[in-house]
Amino acid sequence: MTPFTWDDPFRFEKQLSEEERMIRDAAAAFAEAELLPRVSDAYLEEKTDPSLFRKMGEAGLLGVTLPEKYGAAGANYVSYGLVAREIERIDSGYRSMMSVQSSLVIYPIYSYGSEEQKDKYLPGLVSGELIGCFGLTEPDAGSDPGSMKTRAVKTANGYKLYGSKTWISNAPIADVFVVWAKSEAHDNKIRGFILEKGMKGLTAPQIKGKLSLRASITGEIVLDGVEVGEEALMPGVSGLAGPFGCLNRARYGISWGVMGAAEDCWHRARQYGLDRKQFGRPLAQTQLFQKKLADMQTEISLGLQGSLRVGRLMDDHDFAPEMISIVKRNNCGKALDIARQARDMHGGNGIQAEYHVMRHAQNLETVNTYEGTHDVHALILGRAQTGLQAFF
Ligand code: TGC
Ligand code: FAD
Repeated sequence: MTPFTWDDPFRFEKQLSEEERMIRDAAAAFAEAELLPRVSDAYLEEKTDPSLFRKMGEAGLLGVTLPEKYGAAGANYVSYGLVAREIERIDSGYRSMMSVQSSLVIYPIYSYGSEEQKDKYLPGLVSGELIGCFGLTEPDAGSDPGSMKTRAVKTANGYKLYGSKTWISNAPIADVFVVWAKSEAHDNKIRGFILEKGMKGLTAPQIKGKLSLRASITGEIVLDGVEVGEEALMPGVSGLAGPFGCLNRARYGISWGVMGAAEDCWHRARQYGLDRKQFGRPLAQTQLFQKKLADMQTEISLGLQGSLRVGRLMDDHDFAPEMISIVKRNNCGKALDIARQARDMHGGNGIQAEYHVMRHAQNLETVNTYEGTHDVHALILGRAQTGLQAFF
């Protein structure tokens, strides 16, 4: 028999390679040194510091799966997940900034872009000198992006884009906009365009007053006849498979990230229960408190194993999107429950910023909704096992 390690029940560490541990440790050191000291103020003041992108780039945390040619780490998908976990251990908003840049901007340009587009944008996005955003959701097309109204009208030299996107992470501070629109010149199929800050007709006002994900800026994208040349169109993909190809990567990263937030809540609740005495004994010596800790330990251990398995399959080029729906849905839902429980276990102190748990809980409300809501992923999984479409 070997001794039981309470915070690593299934010997997760032993399942990682030396290189994966090194990337994880670099991300953890960065998160501790750069993100933790600023997170409470950023959240309370609803303030996003754009220089964080450059700092993440310098630390090698953007687009980690890209080849070294573009200045990236050339790492695998398990490493990408480990980075997301360490960043979200501090705040889901910081992980959001990283994962939009990596999975929703760098990935599509790398996978669907022309050589010119790759050379033009990827080095700056990987270093964090350029900030990217991803415009899919619209005011009347959230869970159902296929019904988007944004359209690209053919002109003599390119296209004019009309429409509006909403709830777009990073948009107000973005330099590069990956925007999805129905293109009249391509049978009204959804195509991806790369737009740049400052283009005539392109604005990205901030959405203020969010009670969740306050350290990550969110905005609209308004396209009022934005004129672009043929070189703005990403040639390599057509249809919803384009944005969903990106979402597969981002959803997978989220499944790891939320486990980082959940672990932070679990560890804080455990420590609080050991330190705080009521009725003459530590809270952690009560049966109810221990049951909650056991539930947290169980769900996090299982959730991490699920994400690790999907990551290994992605690295083996042997994955299906439904696998990602399982871990995105399960881990977000479980992390949200854990954060709410941790808030409760802290009593009144749990609502204070300095205890961190309520901020995690508020953030996880968003994470459970974006990139496919908890219920939409249930419908994806229901369809996959019954063959019956229940969306409409
Ligand atoms: P459906 O008929 O299922 O599919 C249409 C076409 O798309 C293909 N496809 C996929 N391809 C690759 N990966 C996937 N996961 C794919 N899912 C679908 C499919 O093969 C088909 O291709 P083709 O060639 O046959 O046309 O489409 P539907 O309209 O019935 O879809 C329904 C549904 C619910 C599955 C889908 O629309 C959905 O997942 N809705 C959720 C929307 C969503 O996730 N939005 C995310 C916006 S981005 C965001 O939230 C970023 S937050 C980031 C942050 O800050 O961290
Ligand atoms: P709706 O689709 O209106 O859903 C509302 C409710 O109805 C949900 O509970 C949902 O599960 C349920 N529902 C919907 N359809 C069905 C059905 N068929 N059957 C049963 N129930 C159903 N989008 C981007 O493109 N880029 C971004 O960078 C981005 N960042 C975001 C950042 C934040 C802070 C937030 C909050 C959102 C962001 N989003 C982004 C948008 C996000 O992806 C959408 O909010 C999400 O897809 C849900 O769409 P919706 O808000 O329109 O909700």
